[in-house]
Amino acid sequence: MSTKPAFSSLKIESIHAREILDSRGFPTVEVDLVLSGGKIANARGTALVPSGASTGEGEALELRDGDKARYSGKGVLKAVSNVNEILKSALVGKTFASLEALDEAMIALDGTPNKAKLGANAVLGVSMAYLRAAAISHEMPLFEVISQVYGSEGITLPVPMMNIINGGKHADNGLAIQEFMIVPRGFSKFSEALRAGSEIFHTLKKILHDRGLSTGVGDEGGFAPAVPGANPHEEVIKLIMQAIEKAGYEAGKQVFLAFDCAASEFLAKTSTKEKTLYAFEGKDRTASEMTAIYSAWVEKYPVISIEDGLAEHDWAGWAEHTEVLGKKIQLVGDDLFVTNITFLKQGIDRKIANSILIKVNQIGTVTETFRTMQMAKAAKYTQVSSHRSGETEDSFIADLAVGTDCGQIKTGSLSRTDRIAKYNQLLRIEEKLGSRARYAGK
Ligand code: 2PG
Ligand code: MG
Repeated sequence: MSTKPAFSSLKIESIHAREILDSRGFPTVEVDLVLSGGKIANARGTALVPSGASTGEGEALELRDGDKARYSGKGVLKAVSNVNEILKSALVGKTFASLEALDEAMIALDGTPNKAKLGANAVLGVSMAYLRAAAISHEMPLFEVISQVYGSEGITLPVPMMNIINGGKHADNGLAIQEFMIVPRGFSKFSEALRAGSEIFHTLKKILHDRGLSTGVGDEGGFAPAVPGANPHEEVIKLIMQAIEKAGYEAGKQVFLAFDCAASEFLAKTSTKEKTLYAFEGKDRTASEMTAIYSAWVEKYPVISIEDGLAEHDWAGWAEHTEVLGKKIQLVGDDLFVTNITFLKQGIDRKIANSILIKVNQIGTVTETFRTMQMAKAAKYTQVSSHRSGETEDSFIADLAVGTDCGQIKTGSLSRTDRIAKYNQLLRIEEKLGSRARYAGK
């Protein structure tokens, strides 16, 4: 393995941001950053910033213009000009001893706890573009630079969590649960796991079609059928189980199930601060009732992971949820922890969840993302490198998953290039690693 990349020899020659569109057709930020002083004279790193729909309240601020005359207020020209004016004049011509030094400089320039002044979308674009430009400068793959900066012990291809049925805020089909995922863990190679996922996805399409259900897709490329009946969620699980079997794979051995409930998005109208209630399948339910529903599924189906099974503020519910399910399956905090060490620390101290979803734009710099991942690892919380529902062709999170050795990636379904870009990058990495390639599944 090569030595730690020297950042101090690299000088920032230029920074330029522009407004581009994400996978939903909404504006987002793209940053080009050029470094001199490496093996390559002028190394240009480009980074594209993702954007969520079911966002956690504690996320770093995504700066939008609010000018209703442009993109219904979703323009990002302010964030772009914060890069092209404030960050550019502070950073161009400088060298930094490390990624951390650059990120700390930007955090100090912003001066707010949640990047409200410059915008997390502005700061993150520069942080990611700098790291990518540094990798190019040293003629190293991005995942290797990440591995060395993060200090990971190994390099592994992550197990994908593939969201093949979309609901919640990512579709318009009345399903409360946002993501029904297949997890092809029982393979020896990432590429074989990917193939299984693709075959199951296409088999599911046939099954839906034959049942007269829609095969149109939602925001993350999974199907988004309106499933009839009093228990549409379990119906969806059954459809997926059928698809796994019909595609020729063994559920519970090769392929498992996971959900992202994004439960903060289906609070009941009757829910109060004192008593959180969830609107689920025609009834208002307590946290204990939701946990009981999930537990029944865990008994019946090969479910290995549930994300945000309860709302982000429902810590009392989460304590019981973790006690009941935490020894059996992975319980992932997304809106709950928002990739933030402060929330994660509280979760660890109070034994809430046992896993964390990692989204770079929830916190706004790569350095802070690494700190959260390191804290999770030390507490033996598992980690999932994750996309946002609004994505781009940038495959940064694939390199992040490999380089940090976190073992899991959640990057949507087996359709739409914004999702597939990450899988394709993992295929390239697997090929590049050759005999060094290890798959995190078992
Ligand atoms: C989630 C994500 C990604 P969003 O809730 O985990 O799947 O959705 O980006 O809309 O927050
Ligand atoms: Mg989530």
